[in-house]
Amino acid sequence: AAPEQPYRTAFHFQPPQNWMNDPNGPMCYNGVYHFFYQHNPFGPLFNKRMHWAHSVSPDLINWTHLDSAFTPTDPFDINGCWSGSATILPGNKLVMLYTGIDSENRQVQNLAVLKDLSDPYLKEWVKHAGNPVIDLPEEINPDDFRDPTTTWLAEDGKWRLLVGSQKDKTGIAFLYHSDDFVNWTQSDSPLLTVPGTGVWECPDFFPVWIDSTKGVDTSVVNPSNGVKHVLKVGLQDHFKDYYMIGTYSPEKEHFVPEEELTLSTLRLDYGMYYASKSFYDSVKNRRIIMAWVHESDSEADAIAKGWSGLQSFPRSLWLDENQKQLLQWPIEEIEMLHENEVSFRDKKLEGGSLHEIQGITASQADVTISFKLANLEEAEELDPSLVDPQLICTENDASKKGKFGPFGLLALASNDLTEQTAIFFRVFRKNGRYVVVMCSDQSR
Ligand code: DQQ
Repeated sequence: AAPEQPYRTAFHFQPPQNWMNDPNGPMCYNGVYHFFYQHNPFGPLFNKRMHWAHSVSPDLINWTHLDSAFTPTDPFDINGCWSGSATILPGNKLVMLYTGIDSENRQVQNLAVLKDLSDPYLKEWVKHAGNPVIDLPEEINPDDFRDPTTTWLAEDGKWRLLVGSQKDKTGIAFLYHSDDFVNWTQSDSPLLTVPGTGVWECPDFFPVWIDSTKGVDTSVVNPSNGVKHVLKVGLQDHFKDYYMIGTYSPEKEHFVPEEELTLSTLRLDYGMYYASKSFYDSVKNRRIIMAWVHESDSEADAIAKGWSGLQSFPRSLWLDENQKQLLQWPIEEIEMLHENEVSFRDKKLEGGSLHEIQGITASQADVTISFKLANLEEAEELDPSLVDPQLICTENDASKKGKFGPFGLLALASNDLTEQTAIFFRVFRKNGRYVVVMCSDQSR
């Protein structure tokens, strides 16, 4: 990074300049990765008249930035082109569905198709003349109806999609079906509703194999194929992405989560991570997820930098063997960014000791670390009422000494250690088993 821009990232996707938020329509098409995102091309702060910026890459690491794919131009999106998703149809056709803020400031769902399927850059999109293809439902507030998912094909030959919403604080995933992407019918009941959760943003709905780390195309719905389904929703009121694992039955048009959504159920990430969207990568047969990383900078800092917002690095995503949670790992391509390796082994860590790692710039480091611990039987018992890992981390911040922890890294530390970001572990005992938490303490 240039000295005057010390916070430009090396591992995370960023636009050349200005504001970025949600990932939109990520896909792998004809072996090329396409990534669109919510962008304000006119400045480093959010503005409701969002555009869809567009970048392409052979490997999800090296990106070429193209012109905006969608800009607010028509009555059905004149006040903003908001988030949406891509679907690759059989026969390699491509459709994009996105939320438009219309001339009356109502959220509606719009269709766009590619102008020229032979253009490898997928540069020009044609907005459907009959937009919106899904109008605001009568009983819904005009600000609460957005973010269409990737569509999936059910056995009756109809395409399905979800749109996020709420009514009286009940979060809603509306379900629609269509033969032709132009005429959509709302199902008799939503796919799922959960009272008290507020508006659901950027829903994502996809199958995962129960016995494989490989990805599954979104249109594989039959449970006899050995899949479970994941419904991810962003809770706007909490600015967090939650997910549920469950069973989807297309005939009954419903999804039954194994655990009810509450504020302490499964989350995709406990850091700044929101509006995630996944896609099936047919080249490497994996599901990849990306999300908006909102910075905690002030507006003045964003203006001084001239940009704001990152994307999480792409992660592969699959169902854990226990079938109760998802597992994620940075895509293997990220390793091509490794250089200047510094390594050591067999360091004994005495309680309270520090080892400085020299030879790296700590603001841009990818760290692999393994610890060996002895006498674990002596670990403290975890308070059984603590089930939310975030609470376990905040109730025992990095300054609180325990038996096995905190141990880990102090990243971005100043010489006198008055400023530091601790990334640390603790080991507890719980019901005769060991529990390890990984925490990050940004309070200093
Ligand atoms: N951001 C978009 C919306 C979405 C929200 C607008 C989530 O479509 O609901 O930029 O961050």
